[in-house]
Amino acid sequence: MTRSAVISVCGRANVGKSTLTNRLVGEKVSIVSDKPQTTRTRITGVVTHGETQFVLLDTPGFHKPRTKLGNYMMEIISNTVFDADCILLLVEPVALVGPQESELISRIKASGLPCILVINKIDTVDKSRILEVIGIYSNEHEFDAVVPISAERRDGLDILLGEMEKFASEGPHYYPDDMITDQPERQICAEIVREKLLQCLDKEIPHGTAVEISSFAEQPNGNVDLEAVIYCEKASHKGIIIGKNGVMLKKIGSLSREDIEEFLGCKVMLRTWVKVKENWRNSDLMLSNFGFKDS
Ligand SMILES: Nc1nc2c(ncn2[C@@H]2O[C@H](COP(=O)(O)OP(=O)(O)OP(=O)(O)O)[C@@H](O)[C@H]2O)c(=O)[nH]1
Ligand SMILES: [Mg+2]
Repeated sequence: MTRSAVISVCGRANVGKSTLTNRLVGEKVSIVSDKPQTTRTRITGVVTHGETQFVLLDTPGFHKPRTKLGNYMMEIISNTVFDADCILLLVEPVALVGPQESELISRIKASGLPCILVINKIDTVDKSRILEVIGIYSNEHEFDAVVPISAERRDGLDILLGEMEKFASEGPHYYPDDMITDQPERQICAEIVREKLLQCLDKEIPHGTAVEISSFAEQPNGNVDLEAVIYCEKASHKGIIIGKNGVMLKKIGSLSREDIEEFLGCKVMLRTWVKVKENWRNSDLMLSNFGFKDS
Protein backbone atom coordinates (compact mmCIF):
# COMPACT_ATOMS: atom_id res chain seq x y z
CA MET A 1 0.00 0.00 0.00
CA THR A 2 1.39 3.43 -0.93
CA ARG A 3 1.46 6.38 1.44
CA SER A 4 1.73 10.12 0.91
CA ALA A 5 1.91 13.42 2.76
CA VAL A 6 1.84 17.06 1.75
CA ILE A 7 4.39 18.94 3.84
CA SER A 8 4.60 22.74 3.71
CA VAL A 9 7.79 24.57 4.58
CA CYS A 10 7.51 28.03 6.13
CA GLY A 11 9.60 30.52 8.03
CA ARG A 12 11.17 33.96 7.82
CA ALA A 13 13.22 34.94 4.77
CA ASN A 14 16.69 33.43 4.45
CA VAL A 15 16.23 30.75 7.09
CA GLY A 16 17.03 27.96 4.62
CA LYS A 17 13.61 26.72 3.41
CA SER A 18 14.74 26.26 -0.19
CA THR A 19 18.06 24.71 0.84
CA LEU A 20 16.15 22.16 2.93
CA THR A 21 13.67 21.48 0.11
CA ASN A 22 16.54 20.82 -2.30
CA ARG A 23 18.39 18.59 0.16
CA LEU A 24 15.29 16.49 0.83
CA VAL A 25 14.53 16.17 -2.89
CA GLY A 26 18.21 15.42 -3.59
CA GLU A 27 18.28 17.84 -6.53
CA LYS A 28 17.95 21.55 -6.94
CA VAL A 29 14.32 22.49 -7.53
CA SER A 30 14.31 25.85 -5.73
CA ILE A 31 16.88 28.62 -6.07
CA VAL A 32 18.95 29.68 -3.06
CA SER A 33 20.80 32.87 -2.19
CA ASP A 34 22.15 34.71 0.81
CA LYS A 35 19.67 37.54 0.12
CA PRO A 36 16.19 37.61 1.64
CA GLN A 37 13.06 37.09 -0.49
CA THR A 38 14.72 34.76 -2.94
CA THR A 39 11.70 32.49 -3.37
CA ARG A 40 8.73 34.35 -4.85
CA THR A 41 6.12 31.68 -5.30
CA ARG A 42 5.23 28.18 -4.19
CA ILE A 43 7.79 25.62 -5.35
CA THR A 44 6.80 21.98 -5.26
CA GLY A 45 9.48 19.38 -4.56
CA VAL A 46 8.60 15.69 -4.72
CA VAL A 47 10.44 13.09 -2.64
CA THR A 48 9.56 9.42 -3.01
CA HIS A 49 11.09 7.02 -0.50
CA GLY A 50 9.88 3.50 -1.22
CA GLU A 51 6.17 3.39 -0.41
CA THR A 52 5.98 6.97 0.81
CA GLN A 53 5.79 10.11 -1.28
CA PHE A 54 6.25 13.53 0.29
CA VAL A 55 5.06 16.58 -1.60
CA LEU A 56 7.10 19.46 -0.22
CA LEU A 57 5.75 22.97 -0.66
CA ASP A 58 8.55 25.54 -0.37
CA THR A 59 7.17 29.03 0.22
CA PRO A 60 8.43 32.64 0.18
CA GLY A 61 9.93 34.02 3.37
CA PHE A 62 7.39 35.55 5.76
CA HIS A 63 7.87 39.33 5.77
CA LYS A 64 6.05 42.65 5.79
CA PRO A 65 5.23 43.35 2.12
CA ARG A 66 6.13 46.69 0.56
CA THR A 67 5.05 45.99 -3.02
CA LYS A 68 2.24 44.19 -4.81
CA LEU A 69 4.73 41.41 -5.50
CA GLY A 70 5.26 41.21 -1.72
CA ASN A 71 1.48 41.02 -1.22
CA TYR A 72 1.35 38.17 -3.72
CA MET A 73 4.14 36.36 -1.86
CA MET A 74 2.27 36.69 1.44
CA GLU A 75 -0.91 35.37 -0.19
CA ILE A 76 1.03 32.36 -1.45
CA ILE A 77 2.06 31.67 2.15
CA SER A 78 -1.53 31.94 3.41
CA ASN A 79 -2.85 29.72 0.63
CA THR A 80 -0.10 27.12 0.71
CA VAL A 81 1.18 26.61 4.23
CA PHE A 82 -2.15 25.65 5.74
CA ASP A 83 -3.21 23.35 2.91
CA ALA A 84 -0.95 20.52 4.03
CA ASP A 85 -0.91 17.41 6.20
CA CYS A 86 1.94 18.80 8.27
CA ILE A 87 3.82 22.11 8.50
CA LEU A 88 7.57 22.49 8.94
CA LEU A 89 8.33 25.76 10.73
CA LEU A 90 11.98 26.59 10.06
CA VAL A 91 13.76 28.89 12.48
CA GLU A 92 17.25 30.26 12.94
CA PRO A 93 19.24 28.82 15.88
CA VAL A 94 18.55 31.98 17.88
CA ALA A 95 16.93 31.95 21.32
CA LEU A 96 14.40 34.62 20.42
CA VAL A 97 10.97 34.28 18.89
CA GLY A 98 10.78 37.14 16.40
CA PRO A 99 7.59 38.81 15.15
CA GLN A 100 7.59 36.66 12.00
CA GLU A 101 7.76 33.44 14.00
CA SER A 102 5.10 34.69 16.46
CA GLU A 103 2.69 35.46 13.65
CA LEU A 104 3.33 32.12 11.94
CA ILE A 105 2.89 30.24 15.23
CA SER A 106 -0.45 31.94 15.89
CA ARG A 107 -1.64 30.98 12.40
CA ILE A 108 -0.39 27.43 12.93
CA LYS A 109 -2.34 27.23 16.20
CA ALA A 110 -5.47 28.54 14.47
CA SER A 111 -5.11 25.94 11.70
CA GLY A 112 -4.89 23.09 14.18
CA LEU A 113 -2.45 21.34 11.80
CA PRO A 114 0.49 19.28 13.03
CA CYS A 115 3.75 21.21 13.02
CA ILE A 116 7.37 20.18 13.32
CA LEU A 117 9.75 22.84 14.57
CA VAL A 118 12.94 22.62 12.52
CA ILE A 119 15.92 24.51 13.93
CA ASN A 120 18.24 25.06 10.96
CA LYS A 121 21.89 26.13 10.63
CA ILE A 122 23.00 24.28 13.77
CA ASP A 123 26.45 24.13 12.18
CA THR A 124 26.80 27.81 13.12
CA VAL A 125 26.22 27.51 16.90
CA ASP A 126 27.25 25.30 19.80
CA LYS A 127 25.00 22.65 21.32
CA SER A 128 24.08 24.59 24.47
CA ARG A 129 22.49 27.27 22.29
CA ILE A 130 20.28 24.69 20.58
CA LEU A 131 18.82 23.60 23.92
CA GLU A 132 18.00 27.23 24.69
CA VAL A 133 16.23 27.61 21.33
CA ILE A 134 14.22 24.44 21.95
CA GLY A 135 13.23 25.73 25.41
CA ILE A 136 12.06 29.11 24.16
CA TYR A 137 10.01 27.74 21.26
CA SER A 138 8.48 24.98 23.36
CA ASN A 139 6.95 27.70 25.57
CA GLU A 140 5.18 29.13 22.52
CA HIS A 141 3.55 26.02 21.09
CA GLU A 142 3.24 22.31 21.60
CA PHE A 143 5.13 21.20 18.49
CA ASP A 144 4.63 17.62 17.33
CA ALA A 145 8.41 17.27 17.14
CA VAL A 146 11.50 19.45 17.34
CA VAL A 147 14.36 18.59 15.00
CA PRO A 148 17.66 20.49 14.91
CA ILE A 149 19.30 20.25 11.48
CA SER A 150 21.90 21.69 9.20
CA ALA A 151 20.25 21.66 5.78
CA GLU A 152 23.51 22.71 4.17
CA ARG A 153 25.49 19.84 5.72
CA ARG A 154 22.58 17.37 5.53
CA ASP A 155 22.71 16.83 9.30
CA GLY A 156 19.52 15.60 10.94
CA LEU A 157 17.62 15.07 7.70
CA ASP A 158 16.96 11.35 8.32
CA ILE A 159 15.48 12.17 11.71
CA LEU A 160 13.33 14.84 10.07
CA LEU A 161 12.15 12.41 7.38
CA GLY A 162 11.27 9.93 10.14
CA GLU A 163 9.11 12.57 11.85
CA MET A 164 7.49 13.58 8.56
CA GLU A 165 6.65 9.93 7.86
CA LYS A 166 4.31 9.95 10.88
CA PHE A 167 2.01 12.32 9.00
CA ALA A 168 1.78 10.24 5.83
CA SER A 169 -1.41 8.36 5.25
CA GLU A 170 -2.41 5.49 3.01
CA GLY A 171 -3.35 6.55 -0.48
CA PRO A 172 -2.02 6.92 -3.99
CA HIS A 173 1.07 9.01 -4.79
CA TYR A 174 0.22 12.44 -6.18
CA TYR A 175 3.05 12.44 -8.75
CA PRO A 176 5.00 9.81 -10.74
CA ASP A 177 7.74 8.38 -8.50
CA ASP A 178 10.58 9.74 -10.66
CA MET A 179 9.24 13.31 -10.71
CA ILE A 180 11.02 15.92 -8.55
CA THR A 181 9.04 19.10 -9.28
CA ASP A 182 6.02 20.29 -11.21
CA GLN A 183 7.77 23.37 -12.60
CA PRO A 184 8.16 23.50 -16.38
CA GLU A 185 11.75 23.47 -17.72
CA ARG A 186 11.41 27.07 -18.91
CA GLN A 187 10.54 28.27 -15.42
CA ILE A 188 13.50 26.45 -13.87
CA CYS A 189 15.83 28.02 -16.45
CA ALA A 190 14.42 31.48 -15.69
CA GLU A 191 14.88 30.88 -11.97
CA ILE A 192 18.51 29.82 -12.51
CA VAL A 193 19.19 33.15 -14.24
CA ARG A 194 17.48 34.99 -11.36
CA GLU A 195 19.64 33.09 -8.88
CA LYS A 196 22.76 34.35 -10.65
CA LEU A 197 21.40 37.91 -10.58
CA LEU A 198 20.94 37.54 -6.82
CA GLN A 199 24.47 36.13 -6.50
CA CYS A 200 26.19 38.77 -8.60
CA LEU A 201 24.33 41.98 -7.77
CA ASP A 202 23.87 44.00 -4.61
CA LYS A 203 21.20 45.90 -2.76
CA GLU A 204 17.79 46.43 -4.35
CA ILE A 205 18.84 45.63 -7.91
CA PRO A 206 18.28 41.84 -7.94
CA HIS A 207 15.01 42.21 -6.00
CA GLY A 208 13.69 44.39 -8.82
CA THR A 209 14.47 41.85 -11.53
CA ALA A 210 12.27 39.30 -13.23
CA VAL A 211 13.42 36.80 -15.85
CA GLU A 212 11.48 35.48 -18.78
CA ILE A 213 12.65 32.75 -21.15
CA SER A 214 11.43 34.22 -24.43
CA SER A 215 12.63 31.33 -26.57
CA PHE A 216 13.47 27.71 -25.81
CA ALA A 217 14.47 25.88 -28.98
CA GLU A 218 15.72 22.30 -29.08
CA GLN A 219 18.18 21.81 -31.92
CA PRO A 220 18.33 18.69 -34.12
CA ASN A 221 21.61 17.69 -32.39
CA GLY A 222 19.84 17.72 -28.99
CA ASN A 223 21.34 21.00 -27.80
CA VAL A 224 19.12 23.84 -26.64
CA ASP A 225 19.15 27.49 -27.72
CA LEU A 226 17.72 29.79 -25.08
CA GLU A 227 16.87 33.46 -24.97
CA ALA A 228 16.39 35.08 -21.59
CA VAL A 229 15.05 38.57 -21.00
CA ILE A 230 16.02 40.17 -17.71
CA TYR A 231 13.60 42.89 -16.64
CA CYS A 232 14.72 45.53 -14.18
CA GLU A 233 13.10 48.62 -12.73
CA LYS A 234 15.41 51.48 -13.75
CA ALA A 235 17.69 52.47 -16.61
CA SER A 236 20.50 52.88 -14.06
CA HIS A 237 19.94 49.27 -12.93
CA LYS A 238 20.13 48.13 -16.54
CA GLY A 239 23.56 49.73 -16.81
CA ILE A 240 24.76 47.94 -13.68
CA ILE A 241 23.37 44.57 -14.81
CA ILE A 242 25.16 44.90 -18.16
CA GLY A 243 28.31 46.27 -16.52
CA LYS A 244 31.34 47.93 -18.03
CA ASN A 245 31.91 46.50 -21.51
CA GLY A 246 29.15 43.99 -20.79
CA VAL A 247 31.31 42.15 -18.26
CA MET A 248 28.60 41.66 -15.62
CA LEU A 249 26.01 40.34 -18.06
CA LYS A 250 28.62 38.00 -19.50
CA LYS A 251 29.37 36.65 -16.03
CA ILE A 252 25.67 36.21 -15.20
CA GLY A 253 25.16 34.52 -18.57
CA SER A 254 28.01 32.07 -18.24
CA LEU A 255 27.18 31.11 -14.62
CA SER A 256 23.56 30.59 -15.71
CA ARG A 257 24.55 28.56 -18.75
CA GLU A 258 26.70 26.19 -16.67
CA ASP A 259 23.81 25.42 -14.31
CA ILE A 260 21.23 25.18 -17.10
CA GLU A 261 23.48 22.73 -18.97
CA GLU A 262 23.73 20.61 -15.85
CA PHE A 263 19.97 20.74 -15.33
CA LEU A 264 19.02 19.98 -18.95
CA GLY A 265 21.90 17.56 -19.47
CA CYS A 266 22.92 19.02 -22.83
CA LYS A 267 24.91 21.89 -24.34
CA VAL A 268 23.12 25.21 -24.13
CA MET A 269 23.46 28.42 -26.07
CA LEU A 270 22.12 31.25 -23.92
CA ARG A 271 21.46 34.77 -25.18
CA THR A 272 20.47 37.42 -22.66
CA TRP A 273 18.77 40.80 -22.98
CA VAL A 274 18.09 43.43 -20.35
CA LYS A 275 14.93 45.55 -20.49
CA VAL A 276 13.49 48.20 -18.20
CA LYS A 277 9.90 47.90 -16.89
CA GLU A 278 9.47 50.65 -14.39
CA ASN A 279 7.82 49.72 -11.13
CA TRP A 280 6.67 46.32 -12.43
CA ARG A 281 6.51 44.97 -8.88
CA ASN A 282 3.49 47.23 -8.32
CA SER A 283 1.75 46.59 -11.63
CA ASP A 284 -1.05 44.01 -11.58
CA LEU A 285 -0.72 43.55 -15.33
CA MET A 286 3.04 42.96 -15.29
CA LEU A 287 2.82 40.68 -12.26
CA SER A 288 0.28 38.54 -14.01
CA ASN A 289 2.35 38.56 -17.23
CA PHE A 290 5.29 37.25 -15.21
CA GLY A 291 3.12 34.44 -13.87
CA PHE A 292 2.51 35.83 -10.38
CA LYS A 293 -1.13 34.85 -10.41
CA ASP A 294 -2.80 33.54 -7.34
CA SER A 295 -4.50 30.25 -8.02
N1 LIG B 1 25.49 27.80 7.68
C1 LIG B 1 24.35 27.39 7.10
N2 LIG B 1 23.80 28.13 6.12
C2 LIG B 1 22.65 27.69 5.56
C3 LIG B 1 22.02 26.48 5.96
N3 LIG B 1 20.90 26.32 5.23
C4 LIG B 1 20.83 27.38 4.40
N4 LIG B 1 21.89 28.22 4.59
C5 LIG B 1 22.19 29.47 3.86
O1 LIG B 1 21.19 30.42 4.14
C6 LIG B 1 20.97 31.27 3.03
C7 LIG B 1 19.49 31.29 2.65
O2 LIG B 1 19.11 30.03 2.16
P1 LIG B 1 17.76 29.82 1.35
O3 LIG B 1 17.55 28.34 1.24
O4 LIG B 1 17.75 30.62 0.09
O5 LIG B 1 16.71 30.43 2.38
P2 LIG B 1 15.12 30.63 2.21
O6 LIG B 1 14.52 30.44 3.56
O7 LIG B 1 14.60 29.75 1.13
O8 LIG B 1 15.06 32.16 1.81
P3 LIG B 1 13.85 32.97 1.05
O9 LIG B 1 13.47 32.21 -0.17
O10 LIG B 1 14.47 34.29 0.75
O11 LIG B 1 12.74 33.08 2.06
C8 LIG B 1 21.86 30.74 1.90
O12 LIG B 1 23.05 31.51 1.87
C9 LIG B 1 22.14 29.31 2.33
O13 LIG B 1 23.37 28.81 1.84
C10 LIG B 1 22.66 25.70 6.99
O14 LIG B 1 22.21 24.64 7.40
N5 LIG B 1 23.81 26.22 7.52
MG1 LIG C 1 13.62 30.23 -0.61
